[in-house]
Amino acid sequence: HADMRAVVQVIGVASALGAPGDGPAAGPAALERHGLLQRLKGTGIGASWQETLEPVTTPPAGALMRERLDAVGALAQRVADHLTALAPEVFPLVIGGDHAVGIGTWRGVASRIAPRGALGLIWIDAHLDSHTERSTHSGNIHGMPLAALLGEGDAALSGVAGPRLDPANVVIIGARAWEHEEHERLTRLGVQVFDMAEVRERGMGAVFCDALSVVRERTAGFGVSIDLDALDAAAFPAVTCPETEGIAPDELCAALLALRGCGDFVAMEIVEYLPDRDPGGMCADWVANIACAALGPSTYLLRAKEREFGAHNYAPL
Ligand code: EXY
Ligand code: MN
Ligand code: MN
Ligand code: MN
Repeated sequence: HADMRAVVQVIGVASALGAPGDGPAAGPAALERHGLLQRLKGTGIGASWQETLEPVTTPPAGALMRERLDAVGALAQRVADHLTALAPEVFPLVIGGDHAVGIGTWRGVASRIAPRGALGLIWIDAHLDSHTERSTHSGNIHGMPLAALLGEGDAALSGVAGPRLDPANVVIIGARAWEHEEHERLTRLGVQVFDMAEVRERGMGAVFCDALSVVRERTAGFGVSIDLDALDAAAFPAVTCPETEGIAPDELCAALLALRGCGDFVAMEIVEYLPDRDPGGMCADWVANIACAALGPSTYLLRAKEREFGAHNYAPL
């Protein structure tokens, strides 16, 4: 059959601006070197590595919060602009970098679908990432992206161009370490949290299924943001903020297969990979498994073929 257009385009964001160390900045290059793109192509979808963005300015360690907020906001705006410039039929896969990059990812994706409606978001993470610069205990900006996406906190972050998320369309899965200020913020806003206790009790598949119905109900499309520290630290140690008793990598992959039927699945992000803690590349293999589980052929081959041959007469897979 005809060559597939590259419907999935990988955008690396080589940034650790929001993290306590600079390790995550090496994530995109390490995952590219480890063959992420080849694995994606191997599943039969069209994929290309579009670009890897880097911070224009990287404040020195110990820089003031003001300086760091401005640097994170500037990078996030570039990520958002980059995503809005991609052709409508492209499915962006953003590879971090620490989770602060998500401010740009999801403002950009929300802009892409704004004419058609609101964006839903599933945030898979051991943490709530809902601090502001006033409530943070650590001062690390990767603990703030979701508050910013919901319109709260410093304008450098919450002011990145694009629609803010409606809390009713946001779900967190796997949270097991947080501070009361951020939990209170999410309760006030009405963001649904499926914590790790619930995942352990009901299984990742059942929880993910519930999450899908929440983020698809009142939206034109939805995305999935995967912070790799949601995974069990024993199975996946290559993250900055590991937390024990997490999601088993194979259980996450099995749950993500449900995305293959979702035509309204519009973008994905995988962040917080720390190459320094993955000398053997075992975690990099899991990142490829996760991406392939979610972006498998049926969704994108189907849509590309439908576009190519017309929905009424595309040949079944
Ligand atoms: N809540 C803690 C903090 O604010 O520092 C931990 C945040 C971890 C952030 C990583 C990306 O998920
Ligand atoms: Mn570009
Ligand atoms: Mn996170
Ligand atoms: Mn996290």
